[in-house]
Amino acid sequence: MSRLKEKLSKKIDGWRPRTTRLLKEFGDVKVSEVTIAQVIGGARGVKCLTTDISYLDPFEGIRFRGYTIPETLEALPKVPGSEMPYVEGFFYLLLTGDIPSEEDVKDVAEEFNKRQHVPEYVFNVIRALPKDSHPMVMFSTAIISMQRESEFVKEYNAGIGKMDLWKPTYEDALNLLAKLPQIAAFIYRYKYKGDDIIAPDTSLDLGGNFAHMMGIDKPYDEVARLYFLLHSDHESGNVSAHTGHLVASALSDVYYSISAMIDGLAGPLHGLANQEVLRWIQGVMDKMGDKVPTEEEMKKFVWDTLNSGQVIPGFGHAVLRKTDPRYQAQREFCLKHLPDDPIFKYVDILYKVTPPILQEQGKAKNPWPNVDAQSGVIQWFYGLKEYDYYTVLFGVGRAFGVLANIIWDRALGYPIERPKSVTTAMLEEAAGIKN
Ligand code: CMX
Repeated sequence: MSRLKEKLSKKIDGWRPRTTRLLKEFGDVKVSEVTIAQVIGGARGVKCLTTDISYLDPFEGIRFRGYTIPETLEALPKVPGSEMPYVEGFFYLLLTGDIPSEEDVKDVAEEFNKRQHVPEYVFNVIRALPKDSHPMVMFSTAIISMQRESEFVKEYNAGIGKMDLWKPTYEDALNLLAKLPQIAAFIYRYKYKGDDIIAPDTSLDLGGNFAHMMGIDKPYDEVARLYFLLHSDHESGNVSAHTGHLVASALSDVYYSISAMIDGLAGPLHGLANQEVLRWIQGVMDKMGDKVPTEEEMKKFVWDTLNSGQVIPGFGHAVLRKTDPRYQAQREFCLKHLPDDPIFKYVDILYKVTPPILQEQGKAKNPWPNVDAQSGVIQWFYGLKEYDYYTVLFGVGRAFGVLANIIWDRALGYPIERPKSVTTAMLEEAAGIKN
């Protein structure tokens, strides 16, 4: 057994009695009440999921295993010559809750290297799709095509017991995570770079190897590390994380659940917003020519979008009620590496003018920017201008968090998910309305 799996096994044994006790002794304790607005309104704020991987405070933002983003960046072992931590070490933190040693990071890196070979049929499946398919379709299809590789299915069919279900899930999760960067890079090079595929270099760390396979020079490796870390997890109620968890709760294997997770992420109100931000900015740029808009001019573009009934991509959030710290982390990166970039200037002006406009309009509960407002700018700056690809990057990152969650779901024996529906008439009756 690998060091990581052994460590996880001990953690799971220590954790299980907590869940069992809560269920057995305190199962009737109320943690939330549900209003009609929440029933109709997408269960916003209803506390009905458990995860220990990350927690999202509306005002503070995300904490991964108790660490804020700056604390996470500070505490994790760094790639030599780099300011950013190893993605491998970050995954160790998500999975175990502990900061890894250099040795632990090496162990995870070896685990990923051992499993990184992508079967040729996966590339053939991508090539078989129409070339104008969206990259998220290619990504989701490539993942689901590997379902035949599932160790979980083999062991489930052989009659494995419930307490052990997490073990083949762990194997599937690591097998899949090890392959995702290469599949994602393949999609990019195949779709946009004339099928000029770059083979992996397993002497590099995961972020470095991804930048290498994308064919983008340093410091894009730093961008990859930061990007995968920032996008990994945001509690378990957001569409992609929840979809992954929901599908896995039926004991569907991780190939099914991560493919579905990618499908949820591909919506413009969720992960696709990062492409939408760049598309929106490009629309403004087309109208402005080479000129950066003044604040007054930008205000007009924002109002025009709102008045046409569309949302301003990259702003607002279902939980957050302040500027997203994931936005802040990327902004700091921009200020350091690309302060004079024209698109960064656009984003900066948007940051100034949009929140007061959304407040004046009075609809959005959170007028502040989210993770997606800033992320495309960095990609564009380093030459990745094919913005319909951006959500694939989000998807690679998100898989680390969702797979850590799914392993723990199985370890703690969380049941199949099944919330209850009511009819409109039942809600009217509860409200005392007589038709
Ligand atoms: N621009 C214009 N209107 C907005 C808005 C925005 N950025 N954000 C919210 N609103 C509107 C909503 O559309 C809603 O309008 P209606 O009452 O007409 O339906 C109203 O304000 C209330 O919405 P809310 O409660 O503040 O927000 P929700 O929890 O329903 O939705 C989100 C959250 C993110 C979908 C929404 O803010 C939005 O559409 N933002 C733009 C898209 C975006 O950036 N998504 C990415 C989020 C981060 C991620 O998941 O990647």
